[in-house]
Amino acid sequence: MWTELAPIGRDQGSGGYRRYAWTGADADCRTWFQEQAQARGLHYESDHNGNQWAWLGDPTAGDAVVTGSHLDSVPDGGAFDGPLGVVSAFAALDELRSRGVEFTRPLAITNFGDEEGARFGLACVGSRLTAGLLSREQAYALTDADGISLPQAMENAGYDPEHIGPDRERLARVGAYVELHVEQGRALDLTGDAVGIASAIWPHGRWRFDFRGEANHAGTTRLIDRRDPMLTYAETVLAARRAAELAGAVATFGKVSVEPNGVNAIPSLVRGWLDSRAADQSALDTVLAEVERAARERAERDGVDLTVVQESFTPVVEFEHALRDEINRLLGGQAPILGTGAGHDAGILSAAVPTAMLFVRNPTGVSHSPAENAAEDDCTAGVLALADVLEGLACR
Ligand code: HGY
Ligand code: MN
Ligand code: MN
Ligand code: MN
Repeated sequence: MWTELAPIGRDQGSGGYRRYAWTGADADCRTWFQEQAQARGLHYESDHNGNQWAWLGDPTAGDAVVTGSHLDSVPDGGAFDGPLGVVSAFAALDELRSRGVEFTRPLAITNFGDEEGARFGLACVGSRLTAGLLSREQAYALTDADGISLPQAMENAGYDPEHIGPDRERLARVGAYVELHVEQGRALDLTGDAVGIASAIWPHGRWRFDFRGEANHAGTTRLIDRRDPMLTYAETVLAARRAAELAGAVATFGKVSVEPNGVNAIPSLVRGWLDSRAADQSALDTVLAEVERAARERAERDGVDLTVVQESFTPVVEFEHALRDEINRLLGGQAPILGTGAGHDAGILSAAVPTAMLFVRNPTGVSHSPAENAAEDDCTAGVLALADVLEGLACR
């Protein structure tokens, strides 16, 4: 499976993946998913939000155990973030069939669309729409860097965007969703375990800072006469780092756009996107307050206008204890339980159905990078652990 999927959307130069929602690479991933489903005789569905489902048993019976993840990536993402969960789901089904188990509940494997939000700026679009956490109007307002709207991109990819929105009927069929994911951190490397169980997802959000100054000539404008938004932006980036260090949080300005973006032109507008996360809400609130305070103080000094827009926010997700503890029991009761700062579809869906996550060791912890890695033995351990969990939940 991995060999057919791995080359899709991989950039030969960086070695990273560029699988953005509703692009050719995304379409190839979707074709791969459908082929895997049909090769196993599963009932394939593509829902109106751009998620893919492969069902074993009666999809309408209800109380299904669902497992999967996403196939899209961040710019130059790694091979495991998302795909490991989908490939492991198919492999775990193969393992269960080799064990000759009898399923007592329907099983479904999923690929949730546009989890990373790399193209339209909002993470977990497919699962948010399905869970009713993103309205049709909000989704229709999403546009990419070329001004193409989400519905237009879906249509260009041959999908009908007309019915995007809450999918209560499909969610009513789900009794539990278990997502296996490569760990995006080094906790398992430190504990020496191949597989862990998620306890919580930190509260996290994305904020856009617009710094408006005055375009002017880089060579002839005296420093005293400048209203340079790049200075305000630079100070804000450093303030975010200081605030995060003090609050025990994380803060990243990973994306910036500059207008007019000329080497010899003082910018008129600098847009910076802040991603900040913290183990608890108060720490996150502290970071945001401090970053905005520092930005406004510097903007005043630079004669720059500042607007701050919260583009997305996900409150803390505490995974349901009953399912988490049942999974831990099925894995022998010794698996480490760990929190994460990474967002996931499981976090979004936890608003609607019992969800849980398994993490597979990532020896360096590096993710959202071509350097992301997981040892083959650990990936196998992940498949067997997922098979044990699915057997315990859906088989006798
Ligand atoms: O940003 C995240 O945490 C996730 O990978 N979408
Ligand atoms: Mn990711
Ligand atoms: Mn992911
Ligand atoms: Mn994720």
